[in-house]
Amino acid sequence: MARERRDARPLELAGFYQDVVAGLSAPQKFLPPKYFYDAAGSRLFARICRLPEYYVTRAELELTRRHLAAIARFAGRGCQLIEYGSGEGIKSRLLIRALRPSVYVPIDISQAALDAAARALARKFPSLKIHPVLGDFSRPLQIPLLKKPRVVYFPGSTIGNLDPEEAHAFLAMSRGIAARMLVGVDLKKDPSMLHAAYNDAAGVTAAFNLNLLARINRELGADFDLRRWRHYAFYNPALGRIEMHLGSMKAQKVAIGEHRFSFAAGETIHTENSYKYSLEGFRELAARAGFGRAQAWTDRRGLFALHGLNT
Ligand code: SAH
Ligand code: AVI
Repeated sequence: MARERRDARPLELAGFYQDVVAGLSAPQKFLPPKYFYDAAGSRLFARICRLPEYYVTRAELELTRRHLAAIARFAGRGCQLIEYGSGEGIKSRLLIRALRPSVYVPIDISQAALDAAARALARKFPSLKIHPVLGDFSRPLQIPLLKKPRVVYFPGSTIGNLDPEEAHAFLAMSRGIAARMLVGVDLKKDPSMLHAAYNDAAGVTAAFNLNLLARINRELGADFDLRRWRHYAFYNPALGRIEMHLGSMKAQKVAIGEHRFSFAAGETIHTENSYKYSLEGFRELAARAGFGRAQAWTDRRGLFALHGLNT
């Protein structure tokens, strides 16, 4: 097994407390979505991907299978494949099989997801060199860069969880790492389909959202009473995004370290945005970030797009 551990330190979570305090001190309280992904959150996200209402993962898998030959021609064989937010790495397997990268660099903030994916890939592809990097892709990271052609892979529409300015900054940063990029982007569609995907009948998305408060209790010793909070997700058409919130079901106070936060009945904590782009809208964003040429592959139903960006 040609696997190598890079940056195996436990993820620096000193910032977690500061980020939580800052977010809950803002006029519209918010929490950064990157904190969803502790071990429990990563497990819940894996369950979301298999929900009947959550078309996102199936659509991207379908389009990747359907256009794999063209995607592989675009990316080129033997490249260094760098994947941001690699998670379970299900789609990565398809690309790895087709591209035969010289090195695969999965990057994720979730130690549990990164370890499990690296183990599974090492079993599946015994001769593949894997350099996992544990870290936050919104900050500068130490990535071992080879002289080979490099391709950045950012699937899953995780780019949709960034605001357009953050997405622009992310694309500009990636352009400095690789001349080619494959980005999975969820497309605009009937809001009722979006609503169902983020309000599944089995309540897994609700559990994923509420796990953020459970994590704050576990890791920061807070006293959120989860029975007093409700998952709330809706499509905001003016901004073209799903918003996830946690709604306070009654007036209450929560202690986190030395801080006390008051919540009015009905007040929400904004926990995630999930932007949906038209093909043209995303092309414009990529062009502004300096990607000159672009092509896109979609699934049969036109739900999801994989953009191939070239400098
Ligand atoms: N690529 C997979 C997983 C998408 S879920 C798929 O397409 O299904 C989003 C992934 O990004 C999770 O594994 C999460 O842990 C990771 N992630 C979210 N924010 C991150 C950040 N700021 N830095 C690094 N990884 C992040
Ligand atoms: C990871 N990301 C693209 C998911 C999304 O659809 O925005 C996270 C998610 N949130 C709720 N369900 C899934």
